[in-house]
Amino acid sequence: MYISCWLLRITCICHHTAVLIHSGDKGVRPLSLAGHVGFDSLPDQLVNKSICQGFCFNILCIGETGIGKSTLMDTLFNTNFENFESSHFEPQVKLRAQTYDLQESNVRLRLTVVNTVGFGDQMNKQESYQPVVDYIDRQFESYLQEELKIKRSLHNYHDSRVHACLYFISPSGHSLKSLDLVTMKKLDSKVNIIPVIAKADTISKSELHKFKIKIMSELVSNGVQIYQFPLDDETVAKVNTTMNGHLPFAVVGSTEEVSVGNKMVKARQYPWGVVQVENENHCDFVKLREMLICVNMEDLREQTHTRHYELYRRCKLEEMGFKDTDPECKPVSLQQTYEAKRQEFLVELQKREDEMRQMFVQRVKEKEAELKEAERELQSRFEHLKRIHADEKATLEEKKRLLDEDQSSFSKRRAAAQLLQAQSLTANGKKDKDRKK
Ligand SMILES: Nc1nc2c(ncn2[C@@H]2O[C@H](COP(=O)(O)OP(=O)(O)O)[C@@H](O)[C@H]2O)c(=O)[nH]1
Ligand SMILES: [Mg+2]
Repeated sequence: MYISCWLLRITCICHHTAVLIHSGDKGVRPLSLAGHVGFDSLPDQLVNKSICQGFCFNILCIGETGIGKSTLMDTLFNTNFENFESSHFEPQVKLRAQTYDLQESNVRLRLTVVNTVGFGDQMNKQESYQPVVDYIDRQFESYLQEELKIKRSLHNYHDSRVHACLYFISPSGHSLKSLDLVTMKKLDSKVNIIPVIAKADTISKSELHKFKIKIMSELVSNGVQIYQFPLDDETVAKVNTTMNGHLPFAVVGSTEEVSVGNKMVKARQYPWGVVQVENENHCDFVKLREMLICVNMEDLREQTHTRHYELYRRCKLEEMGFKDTDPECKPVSLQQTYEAKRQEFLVELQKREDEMRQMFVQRVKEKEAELKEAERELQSRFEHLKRIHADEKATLEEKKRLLDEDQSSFSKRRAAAQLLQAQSLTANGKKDKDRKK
């Protein structure tokens, strides 16, 4: 029922656009037609095509563990999504995305619900927003990469860019926490933020009124830009103006059916009474559902593409060195920028090559000098050793000569001694013989 309303709105927008183009272009002559041509069926063609293709919508829920994110999603889409109860002891914030195919009448919706797991549970919450920022940027980056491909397939690309961010505010009745302000401030240029006061059944009517005013004034004084329901389409301008005045929506979630009067309604039952989720006197749940799904889903998708993604794309392309104008503000095409960048790169490459070549020559020279010095040193050490060796050789030869001399004189003396001994032996023998005789 809600999604069908939204298609009706696309049809209205298409009719308006046709009239605007016709009357707005200068130098274009208006002509009246003599009879029926048939291009008035264009909006219907567009609607038929969209229905065939199906739609895609991605919601990011940011809020502390147990604040009621999963319950609200189940209540909003009247179903039971896969819910994982998370503990309060996650070391860091993680994002869990789950995609579902839903159908209402003949309209198919591919819905992705992204949940922050462990948000606000760490002692140090300084970097809690970073995983969320990174997740949103990653989805933009994949879309940009698909767009930049030679062979793009954007028609069947699963667009995972976040279209709406429901920021769950704790129903404290006091003020926003610094974590809320810092996170929303970091995200407001990347995503459509819709703040909601969670578990609004826990806060009294007068406190809620004051709390809403306080939240809005804190957002304004901290320069946080939240999503404003658009006023440019006159068919919804009135309802959107009223709804902008009700922000942030105070919501209650429940999938439990309770009997009230003769009907079963979604409600939360307490000992003192029943809070009906869809009763506008009890909470703003219906307002949120109307605004998010029935009236402004297409605008949220459009804003994501034309504002947030465009900003990401522009920054990324500028980072890569692409610009629409040159320093003299003359328009430059992508081709020219590419050529200029290529030229710049080639010059830089040549410069680097020359520098490297010079450095290489210098290093070779230095190494050569080092080697020559080492050679000289080796040579002188060799000469020194050679000298020492020659001296030692001379000394040894001298010692050998002396030894030889000693040896020959010893041999001579021994020969003389042996001769003497032989003579004395002969003489003694003669004496003995003479005595015997
Ligand atoms: N009082 C109150 N309790 C709620 C509301 N929504 C959810 N809860 C309860 O809060 C608890 C945590 O809800 P859940 O949706 O799992 O929180 P999540 O961790 O943020 O996904 C559950 O016991 C819910 O029944 C609400 O609007 N009001
Ligand atoms: Mg949950």
